[in-house]
Amino acid sequence: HCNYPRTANVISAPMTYGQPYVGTDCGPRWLKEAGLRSMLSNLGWRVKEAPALDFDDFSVHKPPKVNNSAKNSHIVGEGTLKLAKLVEETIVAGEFPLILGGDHSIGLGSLAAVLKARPDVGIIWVDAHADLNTPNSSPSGNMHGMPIGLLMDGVLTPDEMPPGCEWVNDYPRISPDSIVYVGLRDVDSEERKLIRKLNIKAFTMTDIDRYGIGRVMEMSLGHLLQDNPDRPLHLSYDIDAVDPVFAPATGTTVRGGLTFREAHYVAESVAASGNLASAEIVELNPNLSDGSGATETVDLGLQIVTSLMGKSII
Ligand code: HAR
Ligand code: MN
Ligand code: MN
Ligand code: MN
Repeated sequence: HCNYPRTANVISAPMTYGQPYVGTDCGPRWLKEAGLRSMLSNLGWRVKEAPALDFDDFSVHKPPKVNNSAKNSHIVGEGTLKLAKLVEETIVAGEFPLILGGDHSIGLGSLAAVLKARPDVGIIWVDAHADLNTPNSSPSGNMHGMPIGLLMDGVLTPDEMPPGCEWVNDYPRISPDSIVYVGLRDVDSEERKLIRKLNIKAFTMTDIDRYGIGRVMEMSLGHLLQDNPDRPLHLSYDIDAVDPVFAPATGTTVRGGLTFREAHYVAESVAASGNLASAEIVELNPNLSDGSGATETVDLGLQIVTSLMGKSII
């Protein structure tokens, strides 16, 4: 069925400042060169492409101080605000935002936008990591580990928002019962405490071992859709959720991840719900592997996007 409009606006968000490696900015270009546009047309989408966001064109050239608890926070803040505005405009225009990262700090912008444009949105966060750190809890200071932490209701006070990210204070928070994690296996101790305290629905790799991916996705979608079967969903897919055997070209690999088929099934099941209203794929870094590892990772990324945009096998 077609609850949602069939024009996809492809938004390139080549952000690198949320983590330490160059190359994360190549994700959007590689996905496009691998055939994203024709794939989408073949699935019946009308395709629009926004000019790639330019995260180096910031007005704040020199952050006043090096802030090791939230590195590059001015640049990340300024860049994610640009993304948030574009995603909001896309939704208001009735189009499906398909966001290509870039590191996962872009989630700050995309989530803020979907929360504002669709206050009842449910979020599915597919990741090895919980990305629930705050500047105080982060072991690394890398902001790709913080997008949910900065937006989660009841975690930060407005004055704790990192410098450059104050705009986030004008956007809605994520309610803890509006997000589900799938694929977790590297969670920091403060993140673990928060997940328990806030009672966030989290399906780890252990749960996938125990229940199988079919049941895990049924429970994930059930949790988000139980009170409103028409609820719009946002899917944030970090490629490092997938086992590094299949997706080696990413910055923070963790062994023991989703298999090739599980990685597809997650996307297929969300697509089959009919509720998917926006999506992003992040953390592809073709530089961080040899040639064939990079190609495999990008091909898998494109196949995942193909599945989530509605490809069914028969
Ligand atoms: N949890 C660690 C930190 O916050 C590692 C985060 C790595 N994050 C990503 N995104 N790749 O999921 O520093
Ligand atoms: Mn992530
Ligand atoms: Mn991750
Ligand atoms: Mn860790």
